[in-house]
Amino acid sequence: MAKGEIVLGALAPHPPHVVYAENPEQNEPVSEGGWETLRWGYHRLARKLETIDYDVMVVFTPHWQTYVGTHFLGLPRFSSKSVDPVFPNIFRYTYDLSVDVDLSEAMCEAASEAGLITRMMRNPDFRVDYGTITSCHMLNPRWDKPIITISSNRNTHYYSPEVMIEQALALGGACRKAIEDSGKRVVLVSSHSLSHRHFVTESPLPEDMSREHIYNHSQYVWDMAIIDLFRQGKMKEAIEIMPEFTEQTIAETEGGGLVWMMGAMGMPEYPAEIYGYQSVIGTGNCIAAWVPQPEKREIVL
Ligand code: 2X7
Ligand code: FE2
Repeated sequence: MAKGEIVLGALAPHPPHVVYAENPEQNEPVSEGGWETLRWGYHRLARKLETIDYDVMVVFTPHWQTYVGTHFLGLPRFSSKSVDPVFPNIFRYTYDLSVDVDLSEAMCEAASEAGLITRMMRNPDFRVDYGTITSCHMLNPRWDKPIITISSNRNTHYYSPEVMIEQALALGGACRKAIEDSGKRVVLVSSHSLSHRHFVTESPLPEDMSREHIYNHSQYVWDMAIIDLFRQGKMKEAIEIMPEFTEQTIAETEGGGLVWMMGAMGMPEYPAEIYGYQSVIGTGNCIAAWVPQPEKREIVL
C-alpha cells in the first residue's frame, strides 16, 4: 500500500454569515448576499480542491469544545439541523454527512499512543458544530467526500497557550502518522477566524456591508503580521508568536487548530496561498492554503 499523505491544509474561517450569504438550499434563512471577498476566495479554493485527488477532509474546530481530552467523530453518518446558538437568525442548516470512521479511529489511537487523552464520539444524536459545517460547506458544497471532525480540547483556558501548543503539535504528529499508515490522501482543515474581538450588536440587516469593518486597528495590524508570516513561509515563527497574538486579539487560534495543522504538516517553510481576508462582525478572517507538492502550489493573492 502506498504511503498516505496530506495533499493540502486549509485555514478555513467559519462565520455562519458566509453560508447565509450563499443561500444554499440546506439553510433556512434567506439573504441578499454579503461578505463577497471571503466567499469568492472560498469559491476559488473549492475549485482548486476539485482538481486535487483526495479521500477525506479532516477538520479541527473550536466550536466542539471538550474539557477532558480530544474527541473524534465515530459513526459513519450524522444528520440533523445545526442552529447557530448566537446567530439563529442566519444559520439553521440541515446536514447529512458521512464520516471516515476507520481513519478517525486510527487517528484517535495514534493520539492516545502519543500520550493524549482521547475518545470516539459514538452518540448518534450528537449535533455536529456549525464551524465544521460552515468550513466544509464552503470548501466542498457538494458534500461528496467523507469528513472527520476533531474536537478542541480547552488547554489554553485550563492550562496556558504554551500547553495548548505542545499538545496540539503532538496531536498533529499523531494524525500525520495515522494518515501515512492509512494510505489515504487527506485535506486538513483548520476551521477558525484570526483576530476575534467582535461587535456586540448586529445591524438590522446582517448583510448590510456598509456596517462591516474590522473591530479596531491594532487587531488589523496583528492579523496582517501573522498573514505576512504565512506568505513568507515562516510557520515556525508564526507559531512562536501565537500566544501573544492570541492574547492581544482574543484570536480563535486559542482552540489549537492552526498549530495542530502545522504540526501535522511538519511546519511548512514554503509560502501559503492566500485566498482572501475580510471582517465578519468585526472579526478577522483569512482563507489560506498550504500545498506540500510544489507543482500544485500557486500565488493566488
Ligand atoms: O464562530 C464565529 C466566528 N468565528 C466569527 C465570526 C462570527 C460568528 O461566528
Ligand atoms: Fe468561531
